[in-house]
Amino acid sequence: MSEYDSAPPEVDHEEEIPEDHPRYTDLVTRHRIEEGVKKGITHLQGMHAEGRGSAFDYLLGEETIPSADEAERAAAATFLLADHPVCSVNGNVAALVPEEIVELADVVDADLEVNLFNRTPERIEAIADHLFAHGAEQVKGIEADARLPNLEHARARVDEDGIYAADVVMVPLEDGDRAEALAAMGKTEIVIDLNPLSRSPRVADVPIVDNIVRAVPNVTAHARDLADADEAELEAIVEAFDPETALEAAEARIRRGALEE
Ligand code: PTJ
Repeated sequence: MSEYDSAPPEVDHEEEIPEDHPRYTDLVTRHRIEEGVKKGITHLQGMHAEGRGSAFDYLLGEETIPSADEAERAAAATFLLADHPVCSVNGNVAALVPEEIVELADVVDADLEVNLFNRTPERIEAIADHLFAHGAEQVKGIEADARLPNLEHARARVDEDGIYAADVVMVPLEDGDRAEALAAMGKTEIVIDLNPLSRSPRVADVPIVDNIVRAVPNVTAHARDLADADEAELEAIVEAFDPETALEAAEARIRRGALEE
């Protein structure tokens, strides 16, 4: 099988994707997005987002590069220092890492809030149900009784006691306008995005340039590792992390191409 072969057409379930396929992870994420669309969780535009992410991931070597691991540790420390952290969940996040995002929220004591670019009541409900089915005890974003200032349309809608009141927000695969609106509100933002040139990671305090399927479990692992760290140690980790350096390292890796390493 060549590395450019795609999943065989007869694959109906993720388990049927051969684990020895050289692009196994990519095939799994593609399959999960496709399933997400079929279940009404993921928007069709989520497929475009997935395609873009997949291309960047290919150039990164489909691995967590050292600067991303540092960002993931800084994200864990940021969460543990927060008073009111929230993990924002959109249709791609719900399809790709439902169990893992529920686990992260549990470990760092964060709220989960469904927050959609293409907001419809049906998708909000489908995503909330999907998170409940994967162990979530509480999901915000259904009421959406507040608005982010300086942002048009339904994508500004958030929960007043969720993202609106949060001090730290994790926004994976986020649209640039909303990431900017959150930054303008003074939130500490953790962004997961495979494109280091995208506006969202560029406005983030902690940009994580890594595939969400690797990033979320790794932030959780760092948070578990730091569970007994005192405030001074957590603050030192956050202060030592430089977002510009992390973005430059990711861009350099993508431009150079892992295949030349
Ligand atoms: O569910 P909704 O309605 O909220 O819509 C979600 C999408 C993702 C469709 C919406 O927010 C959107 O259009 O986002 P963009 O502007 O396409 O940005 C998505 C970013 O995520 C792009 O920079 C991709 O490179 C990146 N990305 C895609 N897949 C992954 C990823 N980053 C990390 N891990 C991935 N698996």
